[in-house]
Amino acid sequence: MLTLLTYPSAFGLFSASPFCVKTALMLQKSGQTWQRSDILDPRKMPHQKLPVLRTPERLVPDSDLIRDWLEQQGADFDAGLSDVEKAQSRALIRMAEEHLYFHIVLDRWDNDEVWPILREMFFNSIPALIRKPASNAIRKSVLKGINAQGIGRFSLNERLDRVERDLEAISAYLWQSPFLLGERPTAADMSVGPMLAAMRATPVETPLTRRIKQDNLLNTYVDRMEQAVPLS
Ligand SMILES: N[C@@H](CCC(=O)N[C@@H](CS)C(=O)NCC(=O)O)C(=O)O
Repeated sequence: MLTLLTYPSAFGLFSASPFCVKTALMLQKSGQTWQRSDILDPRKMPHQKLPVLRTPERLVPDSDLIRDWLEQQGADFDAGLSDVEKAQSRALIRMAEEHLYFHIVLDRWDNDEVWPILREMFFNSIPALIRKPASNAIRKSVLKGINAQGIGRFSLNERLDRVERDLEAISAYLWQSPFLLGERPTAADMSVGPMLAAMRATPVETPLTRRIKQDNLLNTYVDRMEQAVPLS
């Protein structure tokens, strides 16, 4: 049986990681039999990140490589889409995973109200005595990474403006159809849906959580996506 190595459930979601949720949705849609195995420390994984799929032959890291692997086994997440729609799908996925994602990371890790919640959730396996200094060091390195990536260098207002433009682009699709590229969820929804769900689920109210919750189109889309491919 396939095993999805994933971060545990958090904030009412299948996983704290939208990439793990994406992969769970793909596994579910692929019709493969699979199970989850929760991991908190990804350092022994091939990319030192999660998700990872354990197949009978090997560990497959990275949600996109896992998608490729599932497609090699016969899954087709974009059935019926034209070449142009597949190109739009690729752009939507990149926008969600290479841009929106980093705003979620900042919303979670750079917020002093969220931090104690994250610390207890992700680092409770670290002995209590060293939990604070060890987790503070990890927090610092995550924020350093976001600064190196570049998103961390914008002011809050600049960040919100960048996010807004992406959300407007997503909304333009959703005015046309219940899912991004039509009547049924496709690969783009499996990236964008979990990313918006993660944005909404940060356990303290922030401009980003409010932005999704107060937007009927986006809010109902997140719910629709969760109902379309239920994850137990
Ligand atoms: N490109 C990867 C991204 C996965 C990713 O960024 N995972 C994060 C959690 S959301 C992670 O494991 N981070 C641990 C780390 O960077 O140390 C994918 O699509 O799977």
